[in-house]
Amino acid sequence: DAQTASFSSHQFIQLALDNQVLKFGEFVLKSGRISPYFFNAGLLATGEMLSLLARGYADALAAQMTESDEVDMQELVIFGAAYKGIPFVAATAQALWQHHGINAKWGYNRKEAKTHGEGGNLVGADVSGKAVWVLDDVITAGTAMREVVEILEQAGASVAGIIVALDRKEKGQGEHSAIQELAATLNVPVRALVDIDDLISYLAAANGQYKDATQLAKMQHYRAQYGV
Ligand code: OMP
Repeated sequence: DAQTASFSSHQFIQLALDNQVLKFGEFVLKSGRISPYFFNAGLLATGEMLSLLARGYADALAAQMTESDEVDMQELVIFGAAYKGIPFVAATAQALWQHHGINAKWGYNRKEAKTHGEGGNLVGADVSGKAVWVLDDVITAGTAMREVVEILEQAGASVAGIIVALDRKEKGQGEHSAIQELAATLNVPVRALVDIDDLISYLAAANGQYKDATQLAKMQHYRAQYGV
């Protein structure tokens, strides 16, 4: 049922299509590239979609933890960057606890530094001296993720790994993909719940409303131009 089913990439893609999280048209990206599709994680704005997304992050994290025997699961610290990353990290901490019995610490940054009260611009778990898992929505050229890494490093934290909802599998600063560059620079695992190839194969198999050969050809053309 909805409460216990584990993450399914097909269900996630279908919900993204039905709720216009995944849209088709002509979009100018942060990198300046003009893309025939856009994934707006801000529209994962129902309980069902947030739960599924959080379950995806949590299952991916739990799988990573079991793969590496050096990691103490109860020492897990997860971080979401302002603004979109904040609800995601909170929901993921809950999913980790409810579905995997992992009591992760979770935190986030605020964009405006606070000068009164507790001060600073980090909220929640103390990340100083910790290796932190970063959750983010979409990775294209890697700029947004490099900014998050910088925020953590300034706080005295290091990155233990990265999980994004969608890997667009595009070139980063060089010829490798943004994810490959980050994995190589930071020497940490970088995982995605779904990637552009999953989207393309889902659309290629689609019937009815989402069957659109022209759109599919545009996606494949874009993938050939900027993809890795
Ligand atoms: P890079 O910084 O180039 O990796 O782009 C990633 C960021 O762009 C994400 O954090 C989003 O803010 C935004 N983005 C999307 O949300 N969805 C997309 O499909 C594409 C982008 C984008 O601009 O590349």
